[in-house]
This record gives sequence, C-alpha cells and structure tokens, in this order.
Amino acid sequence: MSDHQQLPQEKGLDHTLDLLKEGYYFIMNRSNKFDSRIFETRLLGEKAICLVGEQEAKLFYDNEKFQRKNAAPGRIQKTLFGKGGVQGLDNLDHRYRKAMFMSLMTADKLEEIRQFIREEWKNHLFDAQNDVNVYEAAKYVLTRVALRWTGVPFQKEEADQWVDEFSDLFEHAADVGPKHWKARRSRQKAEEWLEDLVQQVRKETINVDQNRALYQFSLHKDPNGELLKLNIVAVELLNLLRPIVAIAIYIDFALLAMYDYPAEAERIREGNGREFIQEVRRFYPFFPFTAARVKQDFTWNNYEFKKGTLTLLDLYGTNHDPVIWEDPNRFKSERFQNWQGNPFSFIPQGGGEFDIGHRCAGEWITIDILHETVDFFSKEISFDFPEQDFDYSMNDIPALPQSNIIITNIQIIQ
Ligand code: HEM
Ligand code: MYR
Repeated sequence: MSDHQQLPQEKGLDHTLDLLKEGYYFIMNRSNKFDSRIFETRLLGEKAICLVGEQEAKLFYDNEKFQRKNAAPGRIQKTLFGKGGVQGLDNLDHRYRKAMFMSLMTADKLEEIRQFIREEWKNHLFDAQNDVNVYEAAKYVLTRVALRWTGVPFQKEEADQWVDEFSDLFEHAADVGPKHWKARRSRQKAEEWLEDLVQQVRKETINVDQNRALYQFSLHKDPNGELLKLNIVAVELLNLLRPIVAIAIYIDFALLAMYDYPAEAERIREGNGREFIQEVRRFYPFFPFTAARVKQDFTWNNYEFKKGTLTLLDLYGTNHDPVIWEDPNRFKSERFQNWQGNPFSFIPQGGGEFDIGHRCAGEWITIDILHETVDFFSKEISFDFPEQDFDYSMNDIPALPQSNIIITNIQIIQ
C-alpha cells in the first residue's frame, strides 16, 4: 500500500478566467476552501500546483526540486520578462547571469541611486504649481533615475517617451486584449533601441561610463567565455529599467498608507521610514505569485510531484498568512521593529537566496528608493490630499489606487 496522499484538486477544465476574476485572492480562496496550503488546479490549459506559506516557500526555492526553464507563460515572456533572460535560467547559466546583476548592487552604487532619486524628486516637485498625479510623477522620476543609473545616454524628450514604453511592460503583462498587444510592441521597440546601443558600445562608437550596467552587460561573458547575444543584453537591461520604473506602484501605495494611517505617517517623520516601507511591501498587492516547474519526480509530505508540473508560489498570500503574521490584514509598521528577517516568510519580491536562487535582484534598490521617497514626502515637502477615489481592486494585476493618488498645495519645508 502506498503512503501517498491525493492533492486537494479543483474540478473543472480550466480556471484561468477565475484567476483573472479573483486576482490576488485566487490561491488564498482555494487554499481556504480546501483547508490546505497546497492544491492542484488547471491554468492556461495545464495542471498547476499552487503553494502558500513559509514551509511551502522553502520547498519552492529548493533548486534540486524546481527549475525555471519554460515556467513563465509565453504572454508574460513577451511583455514583462522578455525571452532568454535571467528569470528562465537554471544552474550554472543562472548563477553567472545573476552575478552580473548582483555585482551592481554594491553599497556605493545603492548610495548613488538614493542620491539620484532625491535629486529627481526635487527637480520635479519643488516648482510644481498644480495638483500632482503621484503615480505619473513617480514613473517619470524613476525613468530618469533608471536611465542615469544604468548609464543609458538620453535626451530629455527621450526619457519622456520611454516612460510609457517601460510602463506598458508591467502595467499590461497580465491584461488580455489591445493593451496587452501594445505592451508586446513596446517591448519590441525598447529591445531594438537597446540592441542598437549595445552594438555601439561594443564597436566603441559611443562613450559610456564603464562602471554602469549598459557597459558591464554589453561586455559580460557567459560561462563559455562568450559575449551575450545582443538581444539578451537588451532583455537584461530592460530587467533593470522596467522594474525600477515599476517601483512607482509601491510609491503610490506608500502615499495611500500615509493618507489612510496618519499615525503611521507621523512615525516616518520620527525616523521609522524603513519599517513603514517594509509594511507597505508586505501589506499591499503587487507581484501576485511566481512560477517554476518540477525538476524531477519527488515526494513531499506524502504528496507526489511529477517532473514538469507547473507550480505557483503565492507571494501575496504568504505575506498575509495568519500563521506567520499576527493580524495580517492590519497595516502595522511596528511589526518590523525587532523583526529578525526570514527569507521564506516575507516574500513580496520572491524568497530564498539572491545568488543561487531567483529572489529579486533589485530588492535592495526597491527598499532604498522607497525609503528615500517616503522620507522626501514626509520631511521635505508638505501637501494635501484632495477628494479622490482611493480604492483599488484586488482583481487588477497589478493593482493601483483608482485616482493614481493626487496631491495638492505642495510646499517646500524650510
Ligand atoms: C525577480 C518582484 C523591483 C530586478 C523578481 C521576482 C519578483 C520580483 C516576485 C521573482 C522572484 C522569483 O521568481 O522567485 C519585484 C517587485 C519589484 C521589483 C514587486 C518592485 C518594483 C525590481 C528592481 C529590479 C528588479 C528595482 C532591478 C533593478 C529583478 C530581476 C529578477 C527579479 C533581475 C530576476 C531574478 C532571477 O531570476 O534570479 N522581482 N521586483 N526587480 N527582479 Fe524584481
Ligand atoms: C517587474 O517589473 O519585474 C516588477 C513588478 C511587475 C509586476 C507585474 C505584475 C504581473 C505579474 C504576472 C505574474 C506572472 C508570474 C509568472
């Protein structure tokens, strides 16, 4: 007799439409229904195992058990990720490529990006006359920061133009219909532009800062000692540019938290900005889940995992798991006061390790940019929130307050 247990199984041919309808709650709803942190469903025409929770995250990030090759759906690759980038690599190829990213994340380079964000916010907001749409402003500011930090040369008008193209990639990756197709075109356009630049760097027909990503990625060698294909360099440069701009979503939610919880906004002014932004990253919805495939057959807690099975880890659900987080649906930044850190329980940008796993390469940048931004909005300017629709929908991926967050009466604090 076998000790194997049957995974709780959702009936029906396919639940992709339910995923679109239920958004960030899709996995949690079923996990609650089955009273199980693991269950099976069908998505995009295939069987998919869904996981939520700390032990489940530990399992998901075991490189012996899961791999990333062909894990991300094609439509996400054609918009958000690009093809051939670090997200889909395994083993040695992944380690080499990830090191290319992580070598940029030094203390002085992080200090520099904090300086850039402060400068760009000052330039953009210090002489703002009218109401400001914080989401649009943040995308503009972050595009300039991203281009400067990666060493991509640009004229002012070009930065204005790339704001929309970069934004399309993360705003419409999960959409269906014309917006999704526009995102695919934006990716093609951005990749062509970057490929051309990389070619110029390699031919030495433009002069660029050798310490920055454009130069470093252009001359990076794969494990066989060869330069990366032009298109791969473009995809990886977009893996820096796009997500830096996407931090605008967290900035919008940070402003929403300042509006909704004035006592929390006061705590930022008292020097607790870091705890505040950690709670922003835990509390609000952003990256819903991440995907891998079973590398080889194995058994875990008496459940059988078959090679090749698509497996999703619920990031939002794990950050709201009542077993891990007391009062998970309350915004309470003090919870991070004496928090020791845990690579598998707090996973807004993925879990596990940076170098040998797929944890987000830009997590430190995200934290630093958010911290600098909430400090700027709390200590350097004062402003009001006019009446507006602050609601956001858990069915939209990514979610965003309806009004984009509007502020008015901006004054510089002397
Ligand atoms: C991977 C979220 C910002 C670069 C990831 C993953 C998530 C994530 C969930 C995948 C984790 C996994 O599959 O295990 C976010 C969110 C961000 C953000 C919510 C907020 C805007 C950034 C920034 C950068 C960046 C600012 C770069 C400057 C990357 C890269 C990967 C990645 C290169 C692939 C890592 C790998 O496959 O090894 N991110 N990220 N991200 N992120 Fe971010
Ligand atoms: C980034 O640009 O990498 C940062 C955040 C983008 C969030 C976009 C949300 C769409 C996620 C779809 C999930 C697909 C998982 C395989």
